[in-house]
Amino acid sequence: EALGPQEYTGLKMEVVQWSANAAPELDAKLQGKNVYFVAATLRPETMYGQTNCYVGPSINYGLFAINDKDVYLCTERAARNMAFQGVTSERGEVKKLASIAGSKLVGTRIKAPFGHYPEVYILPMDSVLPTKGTGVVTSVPSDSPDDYANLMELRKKAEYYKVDPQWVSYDPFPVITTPTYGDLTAETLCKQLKIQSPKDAKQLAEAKELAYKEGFYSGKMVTGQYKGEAVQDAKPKVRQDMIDAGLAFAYAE
Ligand code: A2H
Repeated sequence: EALGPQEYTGLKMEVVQWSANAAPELDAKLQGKNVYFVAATLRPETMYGQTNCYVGPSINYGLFAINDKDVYLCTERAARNMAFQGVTSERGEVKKLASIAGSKLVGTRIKAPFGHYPEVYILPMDSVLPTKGTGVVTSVPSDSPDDYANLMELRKKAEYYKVDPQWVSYDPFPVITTPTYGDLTAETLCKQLKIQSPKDAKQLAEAKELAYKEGFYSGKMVTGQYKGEAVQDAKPKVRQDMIDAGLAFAYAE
């Protein structure tokens, strides 16, 4: 755990089509609004490699009016924090329009800003914490061992998790190359450490540590506007580009 405040990037992933389970509850309430899942990430430079986005199936989410037009889907805790960080039109004010269980959101189709795959699906991940970030985690299986292990688990047991095979069909997409692990760092590490499932917590913690160090200190971008540049240099530039394009905002906690 970090000691100081954690500076996330809040990525705005616009809803394209609600899942069959969410549509009856949400469609009518959100007529005429632009609705976004807000994913909290520490690795904005990896967003080219998004293949899906995770919610916690047993987490309760809210839909919060941010201004006249925009609605953000995240935990209530995150919405309150945002209201004190200049995100909402009225300081300290959050207006909840609806609430919904994470499990019902699975299968929703959303935009993935900067993504090689421009639209992706909401999928379940049991390890998403309600107490961290926004409770929404966009998935980059090329560079995040957690995201990779969970995607493989969902592919293996699609029926058990009630996910349509199409929702898990996007393959990891190379974003960063590292001298030790090649251009799919998370996949290489999960295989080397023999990670079989998202429940292999000890090996996953090790994989995360190794992936982060190698990616940040020795990684080079292999896609996007900063292709060929060091990850350390590209990271703040990609983040600023997303913010300037209105696709992301700073979120701290
Ligand atoms: B990261 P920290 Cl490519 N529950 O983004 C569980 N995990 C969460 C979360 C929550 N409520 N909110 C955010 N996260 C994830 C990209 C990424 C991330 C890559 C590689 C590593 C990585 C794509 N997923 O994180 O505890 C988010 O995933 C490794 C830790 O605040 C976020 O960044 O340090 C990171 O964990 C924040 O974790």
